[in-house]
Amino acid sequence: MAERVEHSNNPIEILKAKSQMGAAYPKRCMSDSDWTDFERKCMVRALEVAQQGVGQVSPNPPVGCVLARDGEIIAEGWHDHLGDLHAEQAAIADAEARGVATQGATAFVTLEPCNHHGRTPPCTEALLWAGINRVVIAAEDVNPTVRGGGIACLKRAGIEVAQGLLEAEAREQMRAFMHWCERRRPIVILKAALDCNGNVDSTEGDPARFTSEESLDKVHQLRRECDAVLVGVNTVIRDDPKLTVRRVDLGKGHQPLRVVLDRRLRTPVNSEMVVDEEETLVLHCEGEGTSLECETILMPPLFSSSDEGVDLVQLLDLLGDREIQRLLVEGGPDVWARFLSDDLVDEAYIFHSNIDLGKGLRGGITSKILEDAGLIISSSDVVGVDRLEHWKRA
Ligand code: AOF
Ligand code: ZN
Repeated sequence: MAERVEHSNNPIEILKAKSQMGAAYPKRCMSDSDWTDFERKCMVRALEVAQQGVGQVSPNPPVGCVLARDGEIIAEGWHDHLGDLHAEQAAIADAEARGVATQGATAFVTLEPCNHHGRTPPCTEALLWAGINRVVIAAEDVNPTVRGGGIACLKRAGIEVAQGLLEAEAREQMRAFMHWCERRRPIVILKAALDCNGNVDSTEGDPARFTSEESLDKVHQLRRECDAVLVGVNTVIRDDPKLTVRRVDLGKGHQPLRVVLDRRLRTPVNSEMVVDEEETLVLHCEGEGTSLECETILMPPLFSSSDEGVDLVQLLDLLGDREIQRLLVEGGPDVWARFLSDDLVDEAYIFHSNIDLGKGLRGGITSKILEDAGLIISSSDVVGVDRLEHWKRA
């Protein structure tokens, strides 16, 4: 077992001492080929462990950290759930738990370490306390309370800082967080399931489930990764959905906020989403008094006569103010059409089933419509007996 190295546990003293050590290291702008295979391996692992925070840490980003010394990974950690240790602190705790000294190690972290007291103390202090002497960062933090401050603090303390290793991959993993920090709005993910004719529902009988069990699991996984799930009032009336995460483990995350676009306040008072214990928000443009036992907000209408005629940009601003970073738009066709025609969709998951629903309600989603909305197909996979297309903003 490696010997524990003694070091002062007063981070402020260390900070002061190190800041008197002279000029900070210059920023190292590395090109892709400058990184060693081992450095890449460390950051790949940091990205891998960060993935465990997806759907658990919002409104924080998923972040991973690996500590390495002498060509060996000695500890790793990730931001596991909201309010828990940040990745750097978790990695240091992991080293402690293994009885491994952190002195002189390099930290590979997918996001610039924070330098503020939030739900946890600053990671910069933890790194200094642990005696880390080099920090390799994938992406700078765009959070205005951090932006560059963590890097500057480390440099002032005499720590060597290098950045940009697997930056695109890290930014992709933290996309919703970055988007929200910059625009204060959620990214919009559209989900639709279509039968072999492009229909979403039969017009002749009760609503029927037509996608495979595996596709349903995927939908619940998507919900787990989103902060809110949105439908139009017609879907509520016809399907009476719960829209909760059930088929996959919710972990330490929370159920997404259910949002209903309901221009004329037609949501039935006994709808599942209204009467269950989870949160639902009904947005309407008409009808002031309501007996719905959930939150309702009166919004200015857009010049639309459809049942879902709420101003979508205002809606995204409102959800952004509530720290919603990923919004899943689940249906139905009118709602999809509105988000797509306003170019507000950032990603789409389209499930194609072989089943023929017979005479049905058109989904109104075609490759041409998705392309016209600025999306390109990024993958097409078999899920159970269905085909799942993933579209992304070009
Ligand atoms: C890090 N390491 O693992 C994460 C960071 O309020 P708090 O304390 O939870 O801080 C949240 C902010 O810290 C978050 O908005 C983002 O800027 C940064 N997240 N920083 O050094 C981490 N998750
Ligand atoms: Zn931190």
